[in-house]
Amino acid sequence: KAMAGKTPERSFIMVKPDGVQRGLVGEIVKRFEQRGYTLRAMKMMHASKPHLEEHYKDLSSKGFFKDLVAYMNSGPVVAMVWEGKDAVKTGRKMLGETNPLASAPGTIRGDFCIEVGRNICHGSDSVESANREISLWFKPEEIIAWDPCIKDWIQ
Ligand code: RTP
Repeated sequence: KAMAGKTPERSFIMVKPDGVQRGLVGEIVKRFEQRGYTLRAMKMMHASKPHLEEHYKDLSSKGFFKDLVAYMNSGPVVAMVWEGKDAVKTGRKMLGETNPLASAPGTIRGDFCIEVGRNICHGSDSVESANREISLWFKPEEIIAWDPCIKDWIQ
């Protein structure tokens, strides 16, 4: 087994309100599924400002913090947990650079956006952030331990 003896890595990936508004939820989910990651949790949520301030607390001193929280609170988001080998680093690669103009074509941002303040998706930047973000957005029972190798239950 490819993952034998290892705890698979998890990342917190989120479609931001502009991604939801533009109908890119399926596109973003599709890319993670196709790459081979396993979906462990997903929910749509109109996050409150305090919740978003907690999520982005490391950026609270930045000049764009207020605008960032307002943007993230402007509509619903789709929060997800994706699991698999190197999910955090590879997930960030799949998203592209923070500034979409620096994102290579083929990445989500490089294919779908041009504004840093409207960059359609979020991905955890380290395993520690992923763990913090997953526990901020999901209750333990919302994370589903299904095994994609077991096919019996589909029949
Ligand atoms: P994210 O957390 O959303 O995945 O983004 P990131 O790690 O790539 O970038 P980070 O530096 O953590 O910034 C978080 C989000 O804030 C917005 N931003 N605006 N106006 C600006 O200069 C500016 N810089 C960052 C972006 O939406 C960025 O994703």
